[in-house]
Amino acid sequence: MAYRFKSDLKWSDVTPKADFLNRRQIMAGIGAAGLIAASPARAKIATVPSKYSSTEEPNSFKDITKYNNFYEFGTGKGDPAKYADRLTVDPWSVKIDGMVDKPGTYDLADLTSGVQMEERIYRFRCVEAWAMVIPWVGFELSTLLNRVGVQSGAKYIAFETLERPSEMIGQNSRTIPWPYREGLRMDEAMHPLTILATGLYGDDLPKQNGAPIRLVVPWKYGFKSIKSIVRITATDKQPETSWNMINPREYGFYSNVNPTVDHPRWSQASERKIGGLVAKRQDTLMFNGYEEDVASMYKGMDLKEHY
Ligand SMILES: Nc1nc2c(c(=O)[nH]1)N[C@H]1C(S)=C(S)[C@@H](COP(=O)(O)O)O[C@H]1N2
Ligand SMILES: [Mo]
Repeated sequence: MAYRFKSDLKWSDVTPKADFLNRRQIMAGIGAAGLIAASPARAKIATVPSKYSSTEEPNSFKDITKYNNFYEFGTGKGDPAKYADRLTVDPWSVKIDGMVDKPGTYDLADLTSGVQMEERIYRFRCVEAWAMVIPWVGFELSTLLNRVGVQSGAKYIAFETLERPSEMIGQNSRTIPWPYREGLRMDEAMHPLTILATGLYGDDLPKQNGAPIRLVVPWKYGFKSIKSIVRITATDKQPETSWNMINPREYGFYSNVNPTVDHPRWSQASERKIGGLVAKRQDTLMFNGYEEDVASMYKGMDLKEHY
């Protein structure tokens, strides 16, 4: 297996950005110039490391912020980096509704106040068969859900992205029935690997990566990890999800990374790791390498049927 979780916490306490970079550089044997130049200048967010972090070397800040999928800004991989700039991310509020005890429209700052941010280095796998390793800053979705109190009858959590075509130029084309929608089953939503990310490489989340707050579900294909979230709904019905609405045969509700279930138009058995001088192909790992932690949630389910 190419993947193992860190069994212990690597850094003593809180890891400011400068330390993060220094240690990474030492570990990778990268010269100071390369990594510093490609990354934001200063430590901004205090994080603690997580036992759930991958030990793999993260992709460069440049790879992570220049090769994106974010159709609200166009369908090209370079479009988000080019056009996301004009998005206003402050002020930002998130409407929380449905089957919760404390529904409301919350300021992002209130939703995250007092929450300890973690550094979570996760493998990331797009359904288009490319992969990265990304050092997120974030916290478990369950922390937020417990704050607002999910009611016992709720079985799913639905998410929506902002709809603001004046700033999101891709929304002037009907590539997707806006707003972008996603959803998780409740056990998936409450799983400790499921995070809301508000940062990257110790700094605020770049707009092209889904600022100011996006979902990251590392054992599922990337399109489940919805960006720039403005609404979170607890519901007893399986929510509609954008890619499933567009093409249900190709994109299921579960979309767990699975090397044995091919996309109708391409194989998922291997993937291309973004970055480096030579494009490296590697085998796709079941549940993107998170099998030990998540497989039990799908016991007894036919994953070919529930793709
Ligand atoms: N709102 C929204 N969220 C989205 C997308 C999108 O187009 N719109 N693309 C998804 C897809 S297909 C992928 S692979 C990831 C890409 O995340 P990244 O650009 O941060 O690597 O975002 C996902 N979240
Ligand atoms: Mo994707």
